[in-house]
Amino acid sequence: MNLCIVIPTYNEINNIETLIKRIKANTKDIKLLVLFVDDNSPDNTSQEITRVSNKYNSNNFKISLIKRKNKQGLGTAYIEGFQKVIDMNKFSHLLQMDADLSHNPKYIKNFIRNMDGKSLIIGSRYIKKGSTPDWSFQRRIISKFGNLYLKIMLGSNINDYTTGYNLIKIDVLKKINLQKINSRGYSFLAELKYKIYTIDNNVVEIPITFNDRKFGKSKLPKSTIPATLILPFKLKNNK
Ligand SMILES: Nc1nc2c(ncn2[C@@H]2O[C@H](COP(=O)(O)OP(=O)(O)OP(=O)(O)O)[C@@H](O)[C@H]2O)c(=O)[nH]1
Ligand SMILES: [Mg+2]
Repeated sequence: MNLCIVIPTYNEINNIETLIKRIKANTKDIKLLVLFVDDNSPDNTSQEITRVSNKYNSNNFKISLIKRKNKQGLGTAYIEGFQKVIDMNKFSHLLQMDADLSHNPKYIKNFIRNMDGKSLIIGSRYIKKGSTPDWSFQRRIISKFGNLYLKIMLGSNINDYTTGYNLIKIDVLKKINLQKINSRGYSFLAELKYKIYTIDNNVVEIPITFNDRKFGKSKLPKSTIPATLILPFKLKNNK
């Protein structure tokens, strides 16, 4: 297996070194590329990525960086990263994850262990043993019911549409017209999963505990939540 981890960053300077150290510690037996997509973060995240790359790069562990001119959002950062991974033409799978350590690198081996034959493995907060212990009651309810709504409306067996911790088979990703995905934020993550599911429904969820970030601020505008509610109508009409 050849795995690439794609990580979008915006103002994550205090998370980069710990993240890299922990990814490396959890992927000792495999060859890996970590591809960051940074939107010219004003806190100099990209310089930090370069510094840390020089420190941790080895034969089996490479770090690479796409620098974009300005903040263009999570969805387009992923699209640019995915396209680069497809064009490199040497990976069978990619893992998408956040930079802020909410996605614990200890789960990477569980993704890899489960990946045979799957189009998508979802790091899920909404199956048995998955959790969001740091969240307020209100945030938990909004996210949980939003995800239940998507599952019912889209008629799939996916319990966590909006998680950003997922392993994707590249052959399936190649069949999606990435440029046509114009959803933003949480909606992007949901649309991507649904598109993969409709191409190959061999999708599984593995449990994750999602912990709140310790450093830096949240960037995903909660204003993308209403768009997520409209998404099922948009996707069904585009068929
Ligand atoms: N390149 C790029 N990355 C982004 C952008 N917006 C968010 N990100 C990254 O996407 C990931 C998820 O964003 P977060 O702000 O952590 O969103 P969240 O996890 O829903 O919010 P919190 O729970 O508050 O952390 C992080 O790694 C961010 O740095 C963007 O516009 N461009
Ligand atoms: Mg976060």
